[in-house]
Amino acid sequence: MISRRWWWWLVVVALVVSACSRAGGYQRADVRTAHVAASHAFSTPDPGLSGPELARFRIGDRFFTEPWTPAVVGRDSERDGLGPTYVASACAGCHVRDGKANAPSAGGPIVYRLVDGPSPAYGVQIQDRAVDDVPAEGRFEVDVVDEPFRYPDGSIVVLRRPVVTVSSAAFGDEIEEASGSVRMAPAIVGLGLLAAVPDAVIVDGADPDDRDGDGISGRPIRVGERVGRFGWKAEKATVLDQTAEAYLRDMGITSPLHRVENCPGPQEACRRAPGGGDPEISGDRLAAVAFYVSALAVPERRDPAAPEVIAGEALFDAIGCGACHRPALEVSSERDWIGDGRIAAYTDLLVHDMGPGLADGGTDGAEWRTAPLWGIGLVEAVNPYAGYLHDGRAATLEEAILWHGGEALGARDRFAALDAEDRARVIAFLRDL
Ligand code: HEC
Ligand code: HEC
Ligand SMILES: [Ca+2]
Ligand SMILES: [Ca+2]
Repeated sequence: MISRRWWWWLVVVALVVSACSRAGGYQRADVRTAHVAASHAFSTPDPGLSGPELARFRIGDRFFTEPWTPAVVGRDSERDGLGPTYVASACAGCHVRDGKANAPSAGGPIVYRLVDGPSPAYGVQIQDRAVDDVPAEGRFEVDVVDEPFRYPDGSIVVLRRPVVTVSSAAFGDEIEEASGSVRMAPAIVGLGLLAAVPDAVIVDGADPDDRDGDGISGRPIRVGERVGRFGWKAEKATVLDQTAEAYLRDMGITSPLHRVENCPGPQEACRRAPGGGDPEISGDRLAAVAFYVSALAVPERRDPAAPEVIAGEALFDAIGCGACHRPALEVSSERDWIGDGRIAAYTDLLVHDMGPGLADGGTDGAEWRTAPLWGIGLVEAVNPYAGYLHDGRAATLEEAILWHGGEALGARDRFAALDAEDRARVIAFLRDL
């Protein structure tokens, strides 16, 4: 156990270091600010957008927010073609007010990826809703398992984990035994900035063989020629790819990137159902939605100079959270509103082994991309039913930290070894982001 005095040394050193690096400028991060009601804190356009860009942002916003309707033969509309099978009818149905979704235990829409590869009968993801005359693939049942965590000081926090299963499977019940990876819709602020982090910056941050011996390695995910950075496993390299895939898998909307409806093998009624055009969303509109999602501003920090927040930030660095949740990343972009600079996204955009407690059962199931922490202090204000971590299991920031294992076990244990006041300071810092 490290003595308190030693801790405060670390805090002082970290304070000095963070003051110096701040002088070096997180200027880009500080520009991305918005003064709006907390419940709409994630919905502001980047202040640097030009007039035409803002117009495009507004078109994207409409298509992101308004629900799609099922196609009707003989009637045409610009927003029909929902399904035949789907999970939600609008992007905003999951990314609530551009924030996180409702947690599975709060009745949220459930994104359930099959981890053993695509199933011939069900594809890569289970769609639990469908238009008239088409069977949904199944229904989700959500159970919650409790795992108490005991701090060294004796206090106890009950950690809860959702266990999601598929019932009433429509195309063979092998799916009821299959394992799936439940994925929470993340908040989507600052994604244009994350897209502007050069591949080389991400790769340079990795230490796959842990040469510096801090127990943290991290690895970049290659997606074709690019380095992936979007999604909980960094499986997508661009916002456009993620958007087009969401249209197909989550809503059943075809686009120039995915022209064929999602109706695997035996799903005849799905294939016979009317479509809403070929494709159902045009390339222009798809690009406008991707632009909207790229240009949502990161909210301004509320009180970064409060003593508790400053002390929490120093502790965050001292106990090793910043080794993955990196406080500064370079960006470089030809978009005027981004340019060259540094952002404070609190991620390295690498995947890390987070231990068996967070693993989803697939190949490399324990690996997850370091979640960006900017804006995290406003998640609850934007959607009180949201949950933290990839499957929304954590109801509080404290629970989210306590689930950290694997490469993050050292940091988790150092957090747990702090006294209650210092733990509260770390949380106060997170709540200010
Ligand atoms: C059914 C729920 C659902 C719907 C509808 C949905 N999403 Fe998502 N979204 C998710 C989930 C879950 C993830 C995380 C995916 C993963 O880990 O692979 C995600 C991730 C993303 C990301 C990556 C964010 C990041 O930080 O990595 C973007 C961008 C995104 N969605 C945009 C959209 C857009 C645009 C739409 C509408 C076209 C949309 N989503 C519709 C659930 C949804
Ligand atoms: C080894 C890298 C690593 C370290 C060290 C680490 N984290 Fe994380 N953190 C992650 C990853 C990866 C995730 C996403 C895990 C998941 O969802 O399963 C995450 C998720 C989180 C989340 C939830 C984010 C969200 O949007 O749901 C919070 C809060 C968080 N970390 C805070 C901390 C704090 C505080 C510390 C220090 C005690 C810390 N982390 C140390 C990698 C790390
Ligand atoms: Ca469709
Ligand atoms: Ca499916």
